[in-house]
Amino acid sequence: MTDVSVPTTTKKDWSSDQEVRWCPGCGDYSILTAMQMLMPDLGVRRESTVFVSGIGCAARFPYYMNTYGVHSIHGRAPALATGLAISRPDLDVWVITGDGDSLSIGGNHLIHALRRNVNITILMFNNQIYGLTKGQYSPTSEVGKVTKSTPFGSLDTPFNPISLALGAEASFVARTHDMDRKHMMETFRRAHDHQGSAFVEIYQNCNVFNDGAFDQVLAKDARPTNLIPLVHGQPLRFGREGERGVALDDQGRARLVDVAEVGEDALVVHDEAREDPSLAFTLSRLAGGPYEPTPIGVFRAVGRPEFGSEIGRQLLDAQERQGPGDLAALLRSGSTWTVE
Ligand SMILES: Cc1ncc(C[n+]2csc(CCOP(=O)(O)OP(=O)(O)O)c2C)c(N)n1
Ligand code: SF4
Repeated sequence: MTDVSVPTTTKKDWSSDQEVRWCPGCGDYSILTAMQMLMPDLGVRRESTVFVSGIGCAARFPYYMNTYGVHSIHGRAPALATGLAISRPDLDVWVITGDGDSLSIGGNHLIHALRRNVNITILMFNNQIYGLTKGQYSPTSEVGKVTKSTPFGSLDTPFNPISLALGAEASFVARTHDMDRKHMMETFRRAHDHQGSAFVEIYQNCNVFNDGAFDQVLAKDARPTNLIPLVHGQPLRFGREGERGVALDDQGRARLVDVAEVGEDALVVHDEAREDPSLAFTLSRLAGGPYEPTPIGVFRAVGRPEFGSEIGRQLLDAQERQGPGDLAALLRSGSTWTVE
């Protein structure tokens, strides 16, 4: 009998022989390591795993994974991955994208993949800049950002990627960061195991063109006071002694509070499985940017029909009703005419 169990692998098995060409010190390295360390634990096969990327520094990721990979067209990775995931539901399809790739040229593809709930895992490396093209502002750059393409400061209101994903009806939405391997691995595992489109924003340092963009929340001494861990079923508390928390005011707005003042019962208890995304959205708006207390972890994880399975079911129903299809006959049927 053939042994169909997944072979045991190590990080080395998932690392390709390609020279890694990111700048020394780039946050992309730690994300790659987290992924290569996680893969042996996921119980998946290299030959059934595909990384699809667009264009950018982040998009070089598939070269470094010893799996199948597609370095595709700028912004189009979600579209390509959608086709792959639907036609080959046996594959594990990951999308690797940057904030420019996914939110500028690829914004349209991203939102439609999310609303359709295609079975793909999208990792967005957010460095708030275009890295590959040498430092132009991106859709997540802050107002006033001075770059080569905004010499007098950016006037554009930035996207909040978590709010955007929730607004696009994403069924799994999370945030992690490149300074915490364990948190990244756990978040990627959750995203991978989710049925449907999973969206993960990763705060990623581009030490060449936007160094320190996340220092105010990610510097070691800033994390306890400026990262708010989202733990399902637990009250939202943070601070060195858990002395701060998140509560809703009488208008339903999320507010940072001192636990000693309001009492633990007043705190929001995190419920990632809540059907209505409005509380997750409110939490995504708690910080105006990565310079004040910012939630980190899974904002939303809800079950809803997955696009590929729904299409498969529709096709089977149609075949049962109408028999196997005949494409040539279909093309010659219905609205056809003869030019004389
Ligand atoms: C059609 C097209 N338009 C523009 C470009 C130039 N370009 C390459 S990568 C990129 C943005 C990269 O930024 P991001 O997605 O944030 O990735 P990073 O390099 O920061 O990882 C742009 C505008 C291109 N390659 N193709
Ligand atoms: S330009 Fe920035 S994002 Fe690109 S490899 Fe260098 S440090 Fe990393």
